[in-house]
Amino acid sequence: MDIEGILSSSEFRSGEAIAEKAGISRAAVHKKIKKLRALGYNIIGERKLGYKLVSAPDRLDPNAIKRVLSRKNLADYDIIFNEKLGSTQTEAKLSADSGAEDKTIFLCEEQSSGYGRLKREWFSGRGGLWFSVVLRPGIRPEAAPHLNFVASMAVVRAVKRIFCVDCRIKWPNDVLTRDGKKLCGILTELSSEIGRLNWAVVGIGFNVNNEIPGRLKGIASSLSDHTGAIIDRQELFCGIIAEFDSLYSMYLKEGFGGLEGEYNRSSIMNGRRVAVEYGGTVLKGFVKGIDKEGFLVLKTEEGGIKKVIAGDVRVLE
Ligand code: BT5
Repeated sequence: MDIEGILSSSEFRSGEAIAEKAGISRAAVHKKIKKLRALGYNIIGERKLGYKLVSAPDRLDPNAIKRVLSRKNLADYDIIFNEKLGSTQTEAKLSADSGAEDKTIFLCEEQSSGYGRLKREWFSGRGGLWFSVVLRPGIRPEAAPHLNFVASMAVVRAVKRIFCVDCRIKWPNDVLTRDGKKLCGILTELSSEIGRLNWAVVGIGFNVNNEIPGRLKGIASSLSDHTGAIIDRQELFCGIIAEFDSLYSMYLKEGFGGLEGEYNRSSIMNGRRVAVEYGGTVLKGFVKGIDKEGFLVLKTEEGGIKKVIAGDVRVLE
């Protein structure tokens, strides 16, 4: 066991106890504490009492994440961590093609070529959460957009439960603050044959403690901007995975029909007049809601009802 996992923030642990638990010498404990301090951990040491962890730096520590997931009975989510990647999405898709198992997650601190729908650039500097989950859900390929919905609901639930922040879902793939700025974007890609989904990769890009570049400030914000405090990204990440796991199991049992009510309650668009761009056409109308199949149901300006499964939505009023 590494010593970050042995140090406690609520009590002192003696050098001797840490050494015994970690299976290393006391001199090695001393060296490791020095190294952790250099990495930004604030650890106090008292001669007679030992060591106590005051704060950890804002770095993702895959071992700490694995420990928390395992305590929450979520050890089947396999975390593959890299400091920097082109895109977690690209890595996850390659590994899904080579047989990566259901619930394999690629997570990194920074992406150099993160992308959104239609390969739009996705800004992914340090301090955010950028990750992609390989899933093999055994659903029809046409149902894959539901995975976007499950992921956005998991984000909304986790942010509410941990930070008491209310956010909203903008169908089909955004999570927004209440003032309409984009906190998180979700992208689902898949490989399929007729009638059969081989795998889906759900990518989640969440602005947490990262800077928002000037050109995006009008439309995007971060959770730490919103709360005014540095966010514990590990807690947030593990919280999202826990919520995702429970919603995903419910989805596999009951289909989107079991989640539709909660999704609609979090939707920012119900009752609003919108323009939806899909397949080269623009449709205007009032949003009636999201139905049991995950379609956006629109009352068009001509008075008819139209259902759309994916598209870019602009809220008009
Ligand atoms: C999305 O696309 O919102 C899906 C984004 C998914 C990103 C994740 S990160 C982990 C995984 N690895 C990847 O490479 N991708 C996934 P879309 O709806 O197309 O939105 C893209 C638009 O959002 C861009 O054209 C910008 O206007 C804006 N944008 C770019 N970076 C942003 C950011 N960090 N926060 C908010 N908006 C951003």
